[in-house]
Amino acid sequence: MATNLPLKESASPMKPHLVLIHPAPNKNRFGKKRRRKSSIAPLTLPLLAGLAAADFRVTAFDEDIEDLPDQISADFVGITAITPQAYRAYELADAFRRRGVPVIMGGLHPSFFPEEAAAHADTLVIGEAETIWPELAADMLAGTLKPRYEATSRHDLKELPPAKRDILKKGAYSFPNAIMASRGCPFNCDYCSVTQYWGRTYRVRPVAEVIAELAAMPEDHLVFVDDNICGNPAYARELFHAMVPLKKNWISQGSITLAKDPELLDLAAASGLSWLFIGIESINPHNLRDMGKKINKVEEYAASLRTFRDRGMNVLGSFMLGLDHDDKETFRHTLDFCEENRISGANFYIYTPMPGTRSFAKMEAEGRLLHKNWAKYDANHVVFQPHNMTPEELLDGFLWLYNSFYSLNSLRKRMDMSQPSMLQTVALNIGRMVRRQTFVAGCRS
Ligand code: B12
Ligand code: SF4
Repeated sequence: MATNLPLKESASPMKPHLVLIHPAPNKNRFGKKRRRKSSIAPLTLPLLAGLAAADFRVTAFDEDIEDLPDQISADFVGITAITPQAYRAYELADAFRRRGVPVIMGGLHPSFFPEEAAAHADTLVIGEAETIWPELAADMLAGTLKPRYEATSRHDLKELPPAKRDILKKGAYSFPNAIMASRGCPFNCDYCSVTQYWGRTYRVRPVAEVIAELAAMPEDHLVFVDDNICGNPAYARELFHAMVPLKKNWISQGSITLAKDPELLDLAAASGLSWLFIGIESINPHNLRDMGKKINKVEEYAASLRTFRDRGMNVLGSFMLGLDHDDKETFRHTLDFCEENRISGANFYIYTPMPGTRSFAKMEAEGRLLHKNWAKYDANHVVFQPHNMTPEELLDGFLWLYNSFYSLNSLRKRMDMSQPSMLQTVALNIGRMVRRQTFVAGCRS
């Protein structure tokens, strides 16, 4: 951790200085040294900076890609945290507060555990910032900060201030252009924090505002960090249609149900969709039923995945391992499934009951949580007692699956030479193969 943190900025005639921090432990999750490059830029910082820009001078630090300077001068510090970031967020907050700098904390984890977070922050922001910001900013300027601000309504997402992406370090992200067109999800899967936090409604930004933001982006490639870019097909249709002339190349998350709407899929392809991150989650229907993932039908997987391939789209499949109907055979079956369906890339996650979800409440009630060390709630560590294996067997099986999938042998079986985007598939797979040892070491630490 940086030393001499922080110096309180002396009274200045300029706007007060707000420092925003996206925390990550010094030792990153996958290695001993801090990374210098990350995949997706954290949109939280540019959005908060956009809200604050009128009244504050804003500086942002993303610990995913940089060490904090030894000395930071600030009038206020704002720290964001999801669960695996919580301890580092508290450590930093404590250091700033010891020097008399007021700390404001927000994000999913402090919102789900306000009592825990309150011990480390002067002010907590519960829920999304947009509705709270005018009152919060006025109190910051007047020196009358309250201990807690709670969003009691949801923003309609109209006329959001522009995200200030220029506060992030240049060249540090594969996807510097992160954008969000919608919030919330119409579904309510047991293990997911999204609906608990953002609501079971699917709110969308006006298409014209999204298009204006996209058009102003310097690079052609971007990521929509929406939880389901096709959550409202009519809106998605309008958005993709308007995107076609921009000639962007984009990736996002979407549900597998998109395969059932060929017209929308064609429009997505025409608007530049190249990779779709799909929550396949499990190849066992009993697991899907238990976790409330009603939209996934195992018997339809093969046809749906073929539909994406036929349009030249890469699928990054997301799989959870260690669910209650999983056993030691599941790892091999999941690998077979990925190879048979020629999945371009996969993110494997150890099932992790995230705080704030029904899965967490259930595991806690059943006495199956092994610990509440939030730093390990990152889907790469086992934090609960699995049903049909030991925690060690789950970790071993998970790493076996990861290593087997990211091998030349598996890549050869999954590659489709007719795919126009074949080179991207090769690049992603080779990149992950190269980082295999570091990944394994991080998961075992
Ligand atoms: C994109 C994304 C990623 C990307 C990029 C992350 C990044 N660099 O930001 C990648 C792929 C790397 C990633 C990784 C992970 N992610 Co992720 N990710 C997301 C996703 C889809 C969008 C994040 C986002 O940009 N949101 C938009 C911003 C603006 O929202 P926000 O940060 O919450 O901020 C708003 C408010 O919360 C509030 N606020 C937040 N902080 C602060 C601070 C202050 C001072 C104030 C005033 C207000 C405030 O105001 C903001 C504006 O309203 C979310 C789902 C979601 N809808 O949020 C999951 C999500 C955050 N991820 C999650 C998880 C579990 C992970 C992983 C552990 C595993 C995984 N699934 O990949 C890792 C952990 C990474 C780590 N740091 O340790 C969970 C977190 C659950 C929890 N309880 O903590 C989520 C909610 C997904 C889910 N389905 O449950 N993720
Ligand atoms: S997992 Fe996906 S579909 Fe299910 S509630 Fe979360 S965002 Fe919605």
